Amino acid sequence: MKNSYGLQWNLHQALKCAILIGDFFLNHFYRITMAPKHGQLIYEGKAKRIFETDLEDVVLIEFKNDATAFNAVKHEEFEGKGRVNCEISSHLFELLGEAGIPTHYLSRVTDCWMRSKRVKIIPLEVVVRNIATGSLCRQTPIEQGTKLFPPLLDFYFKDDGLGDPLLSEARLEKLGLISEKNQLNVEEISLHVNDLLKSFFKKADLTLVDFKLEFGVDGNGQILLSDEISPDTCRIWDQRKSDDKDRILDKDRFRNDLGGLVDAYGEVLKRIQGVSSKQHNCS
Ligand code: ADP
Ligand code: AIR
Ligand code: ASP
Repeated sequence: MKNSYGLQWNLHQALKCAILIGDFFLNHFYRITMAPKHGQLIYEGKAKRIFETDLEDVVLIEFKNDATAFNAVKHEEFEGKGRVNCEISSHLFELLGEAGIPTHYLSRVTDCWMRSKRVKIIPLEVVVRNIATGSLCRQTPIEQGTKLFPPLLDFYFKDDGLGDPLLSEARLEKLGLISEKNQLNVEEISLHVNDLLKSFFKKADLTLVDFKLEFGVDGNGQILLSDEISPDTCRIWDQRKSDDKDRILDKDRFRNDLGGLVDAYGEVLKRIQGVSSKQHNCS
């Protein structure tokens, strides 16, 4: 009896192992066969890979399934996250481009691949906040949920080793990473992006709480909004839910161990698609 139970247990374990190995190879096979033709890997980050293409000023960006938080102290993979983030980012870059915002986005290729203009990233993270939460409430006595109008705009130094520190105006000037003229331009674009995204999300019953933007400079010296705009880089709350945990549709689900990350990101995509198709039907 004991032996047959032991055998059953071993078979069960072996089967589980085979399924895991099969799944791993299928995913890798899928990733490789779905990849568009690309050149050398230029950079691999926490959430994306950047590849060269035949054209010197164009890159291919692959969105990975990895999620990290607290400067990569926490790390996990979520099947489907890369595709959803690529699709959301593409939609939002298209929307912003149509409204006249200069962006690096060229097109969505397949699945989790996007074509963009190659830029030199300015190592600054521009964070715009409409509602107080996250690091703002950890670092100041401002209460969770306080409405911030006009929105609060801060620059952080993009450096994982230093923990992306918040910069004062004086430190920003001292670092000399951006000219005064370009800084004003970046601030103006970021606030314009906030207005555009806030009203777009509102139509989808979503609240844009805060977000992070990155900017780069192309070969002609033009400042372009770059990187990604997705639930990895924005806080988004569902207006159809009142519970303060249930309403979270962004990376805070991972940061705060709430579960349901891919479902939440999928809901954001569904709502965005809903508003976009309504807008197209009206025009
Ligand atoms: P991280 O570097 O923070 O780990 P990612 O995993 O998102 O971030 O890696 C993508 C990297 O590519 C980021 O450092 C980002 O600044 C950079 N990047 C984004 N868009 C472009 C672009 N169009 N050209 C060159 N680099 C880019
Ligand atoms: N952010 C900042 N660094 C990386 C990211 N993704 C984004 C967060 C949040 C906003 O910037 O996702 O939307 C503010 O983050 P925090 O942690 O400063 O409150
Ligand atoms: N993106 C940063 C990290 O991966 C910070 C964060 O999103 O919490 O650690």
